Amino acid sequence: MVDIAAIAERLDSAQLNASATPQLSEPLSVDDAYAVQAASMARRYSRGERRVGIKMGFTSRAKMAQMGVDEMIWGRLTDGMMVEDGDSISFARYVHPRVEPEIAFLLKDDLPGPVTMMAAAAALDGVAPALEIIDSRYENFKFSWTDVVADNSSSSGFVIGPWNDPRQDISNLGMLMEIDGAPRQIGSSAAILGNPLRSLVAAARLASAAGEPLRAGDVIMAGGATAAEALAVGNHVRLSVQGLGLVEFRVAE
Ligand code: OOG
Ligand code: MG
Repeated sequence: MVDIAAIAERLDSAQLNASATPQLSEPLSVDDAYAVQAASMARRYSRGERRVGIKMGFTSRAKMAQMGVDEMIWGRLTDGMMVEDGDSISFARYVHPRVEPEIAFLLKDDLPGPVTMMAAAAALDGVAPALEIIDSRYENFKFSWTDVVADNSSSSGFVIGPWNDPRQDISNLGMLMEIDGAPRQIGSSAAILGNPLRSLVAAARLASAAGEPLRAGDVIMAGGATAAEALAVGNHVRLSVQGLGLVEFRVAE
């Protein structure tokens, strides 16, 4: 029997103490992996954090190739992970953070899945350029597909830029992520399942299947459009998305 609570506690402590934990010794089933995620998130909620939405992972080939996995995952986002556009994060609070360029959605209506792309688009209040700060709690940022699911899909921070009118075609927007003024990742929103809206459709389906359907006010991160980049103290990270604007943050000690 897998000790769900013990693994959840281990991952939660690794996050709290910003110290890496070894890879899990036994493979988890998919159900057990999501049960660990739910249990570790329950610990965060009991400390006062509030769920504000979900993040999708491995929705682009570039991300799957970088991490050696080939199936989508999802994780929970809390208010404690929110970083205001333009703010600084403290490097010391992370294990080995990376950043990746994304698109974020804001819902104006509940969105129980499964849904069509049209229904998902109609439930939107806004769409924004966004940066995700991921931080695996596992040593060397190495994990199996189920281990990363257990680790809340590496969620650790997210920065959201200006909300835009969602009634526009977001299927192929140029995305440029710069670090310290130099281009580091260049891509297109099309890298996210051909259209980031498909990631929202998948989020609605997966969240409902888990008994936590998407609700009005939720933020959904569509997943990295390119590979992630390692962060270092002093970095200034900026993403511009064609037609949607800029989002940025800095890395302090
Ligand atoms: C897992 C999280 C994946 C994405 O956008 O694909 C993810 C990881 O790469 O550590 O957030
Ligand atoms: Mg991501």
